[in-house]
Amino acid sequence: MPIQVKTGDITKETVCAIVNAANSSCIGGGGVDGAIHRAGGPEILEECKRIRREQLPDGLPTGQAVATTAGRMPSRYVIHTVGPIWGRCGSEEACDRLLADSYRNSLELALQLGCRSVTFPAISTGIYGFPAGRAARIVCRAVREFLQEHPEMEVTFIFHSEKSRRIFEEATGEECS
Ligand code: AR6
Repeated sequence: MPIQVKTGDITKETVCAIVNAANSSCIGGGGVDGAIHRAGGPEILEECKRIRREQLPDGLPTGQAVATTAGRMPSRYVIHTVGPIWGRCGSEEACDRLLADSYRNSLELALQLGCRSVTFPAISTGIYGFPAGRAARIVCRAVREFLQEHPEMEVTFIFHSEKSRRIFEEATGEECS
């Protein structure tokens, strides 16, 4: 089963890498980002600050990804990616492309880390306001395309509520569940 869909708290996942819906400062925030930093502890923030200093003085660009330890959480890595802010991409299609980039670049980085299991939250669909059904169709397609090239990878989409899981499943049908 290369794609799984579930409801829950991403900080409790036991996979090789969980993905964080970060912002370009990469040093924490609210939503799932806040939950990941709280659960993982200060080691994550320390690594994020070092990455900012040494590699990303201007911050993490939208659609790109970097990895840190998962600290105290059961997974091994956190892959921090910045999704697009809905309405701030120039066009809706540009937002679509940046959202797909976030998922693809996170998966590429997971492969480089030697990971075979990755769990994603619904990037950009909270504070960043991306319409959830539209996001579902985009990320489903992007991940399926990636899995055609890398069938060894197991990808999980985790939703914080039954409602958001239902929106995803209704938008993607048989394609991604
Ligand atoms: N486990 C799984 N999903 C979660 C969890 C959790 N523990 N907590 C929230 N979600 P958001 P964004 C869901 O707002 O839209 C931060 O301040 C949530 O219900 O976390 O990409 C960052 O620092 C929603 O469906 O991310 C950025 O500034 C989804 O995760 C900004 O928010 C994403 O919501 C990023 O905004």
